[in-house]
Amino acid sequence: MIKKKALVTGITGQDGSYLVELLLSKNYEVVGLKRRTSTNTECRIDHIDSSDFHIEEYEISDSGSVYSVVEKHKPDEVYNLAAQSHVQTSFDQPDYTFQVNTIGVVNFLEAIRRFSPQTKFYQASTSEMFGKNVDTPVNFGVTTDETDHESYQDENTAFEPQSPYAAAKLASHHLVRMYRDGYKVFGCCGILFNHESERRGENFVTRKITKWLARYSTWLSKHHVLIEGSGLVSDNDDIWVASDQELRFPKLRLGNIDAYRDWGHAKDYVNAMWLMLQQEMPDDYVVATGETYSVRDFLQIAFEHIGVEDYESFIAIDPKFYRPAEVEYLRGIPAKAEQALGWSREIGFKDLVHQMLESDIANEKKEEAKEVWVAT
Ligand code: NAP
Ligand code: G4F
Repeated sequence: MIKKKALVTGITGQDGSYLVELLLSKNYEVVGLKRRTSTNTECRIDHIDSSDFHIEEYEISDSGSVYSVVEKHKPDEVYNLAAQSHVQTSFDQPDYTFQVNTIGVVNFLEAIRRFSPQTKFYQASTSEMFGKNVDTPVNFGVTTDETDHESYQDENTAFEPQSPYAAAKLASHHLVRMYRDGYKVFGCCGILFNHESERRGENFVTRKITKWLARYSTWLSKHHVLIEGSGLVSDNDDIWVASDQELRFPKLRLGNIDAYRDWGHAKDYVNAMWLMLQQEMPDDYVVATGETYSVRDFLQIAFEHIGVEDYESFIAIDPKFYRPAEVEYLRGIPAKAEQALGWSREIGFKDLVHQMLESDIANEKKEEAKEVWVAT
């Protein structure tokens, strides 16, 4: 049987690594594209050992490079996951963010139009495009319980981007629609809400929290006797053992912890990407859980998991992590994806938090075992 060939950008990232695993399990030949870097960036895909998986270098902002790779492979499917994906960074690097997140997409759309018009294209759009806009159910306000979180975003919600990242992604979103209508390119955009995992980048808020907690709990167990004997105290920046000023641990420094996000697991979300390209007609879909939690909720569940009730004593609010413009509230309604694609998610919010935390704790223990081994 002839295998389908998929070209995946962003393979060294969180979603790329899960998508490659999914495609290989479905018997695809996968060409993973990565930019040239001076150090190895393949830690998320190192474990993949398959003769159907090849890695090639390219440069997404260089049209010639993108045209060559599309013309050479003429793939059945392209999944464009590469991006400058950090919202806060986009405020400092708006030009670069547009080069990667918009010009990169133009390069792929043009390459498909010119050299491989049968190729199906997936674009990683984002809930950030909604920005500060929400829709509200007609009967909202009848039961005015603020904890209900009835406001939502879906495919009909107007976009109102709040960052260069979101504006660049929105431009690409419209370009895909335009190439679909104007040139009949089979292009789909997945409007994915936040999705995390054990492989999440360490400067996104969820992983920053679980990583800090894993380090902190390892530090605690290392100094267990001391702590039981003398207790912990803290100032603005550090936590330390009362009897020993030297034994300090830096607090977890965060920005706006009152923001709400709709958080799912990346493993569930890459399945939706694949399903979109298996449909007869191209379309755009919201992929989300339908639930929203604040960064505070995430903190509460994560800290409770290691037996700490009052997370507030362990964090410091640092203006450095505030953004010039914030997206305060995201809650996506995935009804269209559920009905048209048969998509559903398997991993709930609490399990997501626990899995991330357990994985980081296991990693810390491994690192510590290595240190002990080297020292003895
Ligand atoms: P990620 O972990 O940050 O991965 C981003 C990938 O893009 C990495 O492979 C990175 O390569 C690559 N990349 C960055 N700059 C590049 C450049 N100049 N040229 C070529 N490649 C470049 O992001 P993710 O969470 O997997 O997200 C995947 C996609 O979905 C992104 O487009 C993101 O914007 C979008 N998205 C994510 C979420 C989410 O919650 N995760 C939600 C909606 C949409 P290096 O390893 O070399 O840096
Ligand atoms: O984890 P975040 O940086 O994710 P954000 O901004 O929601 O973006 C992620 O999800 C988008 C989908 O909606 C993707 F398109 C995008 O590529 C990325 O994957 O921040 C989440 C919230 C924000 O409100 C932020 O202000 O957490 C708040 N926050 C509070 N303290 C922090 C911090 N965010 C980060 N990164 N670091 C902090 O210390």
